Amino acid sequence: MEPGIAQRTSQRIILHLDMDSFYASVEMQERPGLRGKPVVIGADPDNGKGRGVVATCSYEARAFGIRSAMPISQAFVLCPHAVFLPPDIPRYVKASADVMLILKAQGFPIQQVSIDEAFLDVSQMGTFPAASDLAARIKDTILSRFGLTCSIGLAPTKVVAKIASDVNKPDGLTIVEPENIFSFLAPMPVRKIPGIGKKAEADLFELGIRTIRDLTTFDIQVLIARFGRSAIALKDVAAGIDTSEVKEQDVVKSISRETTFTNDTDDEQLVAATIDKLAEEVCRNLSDEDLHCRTVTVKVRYQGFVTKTKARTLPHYTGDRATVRTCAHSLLCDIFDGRKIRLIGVRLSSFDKHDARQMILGV
Ligand code: DCP
Ligand code: MG
Repeated sequence: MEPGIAQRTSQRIILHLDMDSFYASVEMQERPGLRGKPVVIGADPDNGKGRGVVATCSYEARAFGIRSAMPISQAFVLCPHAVFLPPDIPRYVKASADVMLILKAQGFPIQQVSIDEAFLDVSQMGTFPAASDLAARIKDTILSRFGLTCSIGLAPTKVVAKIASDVNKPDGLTIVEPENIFSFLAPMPVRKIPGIGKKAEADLFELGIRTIRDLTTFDIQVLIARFGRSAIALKDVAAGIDTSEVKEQDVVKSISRETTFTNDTDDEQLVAATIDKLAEEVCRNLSDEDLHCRTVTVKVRYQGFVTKTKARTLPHYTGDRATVRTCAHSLLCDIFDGRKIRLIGVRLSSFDKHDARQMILGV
């Protein structure tokens, strides 16, 4: 262990919970015939010609190489006999709310960070063994009440807890006590650090940095020259230093919904009807979250992946469907240039009440 880490972080115990193959597990729970089968939630595969993406899939489907965000056509090639289902978002929002109620009932500061994950600051439990018992009880409760499994990480920081919840999925419980932070992080590929995507991973590879250990020993000046000030935060995370707190009131940033057309289209009636449907759906989510918004954004992706977005901020907060619909139509008129459209989306943002989470409901 590096000197100092335990001292800096030993006072906190952070729990990160992430549901396992969430949308797929909800479907499998409600239809027992699906259990044990490869189940893929996402766009219609249309016999391999489907054009959207995979939202998620069961662990049985992952054994065939299927992953979230993969083109559905590729998933079909990998496992044509999988059960392909369209997402039923309202059902997942309800299951999420049920799970979050169990977590809130534990009485600790809680921060929901997506539809299926949350941090709890359980420092009051005092010791890691006591926190581990609590985590096991939470897992049992969620399983017995809803038939769903989750994975939990316990660690002195949010970043390490999040990485820990992911390493023994599904149905995992991983504890990283302060003295083990460095040995836990060091062999991990840099991609495990939240926020490091494909691009940053490739940039780090170019410098010869593959593991978190490589990052800790790399010259900070060279890193700063390449990545700017964010290199300092990255070095800290690699060394297990992360003072960010569990923020009880997570601010809702946006609610969005988008759809990919079966065939690229310039049919104005079809595009207009789709905008109506998307506006209706985001307004329903807005009302479920008990929110009003001021900004409406429309996204259009043309044939060839050229993407245009345009936003308008309204003079007043609104939850009114007709207002949102009219605004979305007018934005669409502004950016529609007659080319064939592959995908359109509607996003609502600038909310007046900050008591829920960001929801990205793309298909
Ligand atoms: N999701 C999505 N599109 C993505 C990623 C996720 O629609 N590209 C949705 C479907 C997931 C849910 O969000 O069920 C939660 O995302 P996770 O990343 O936690 O993935 P899962 O819960 O499905 O699987 P895991 O067991 O790896 O957590
Ligand atoms: Mg999950």
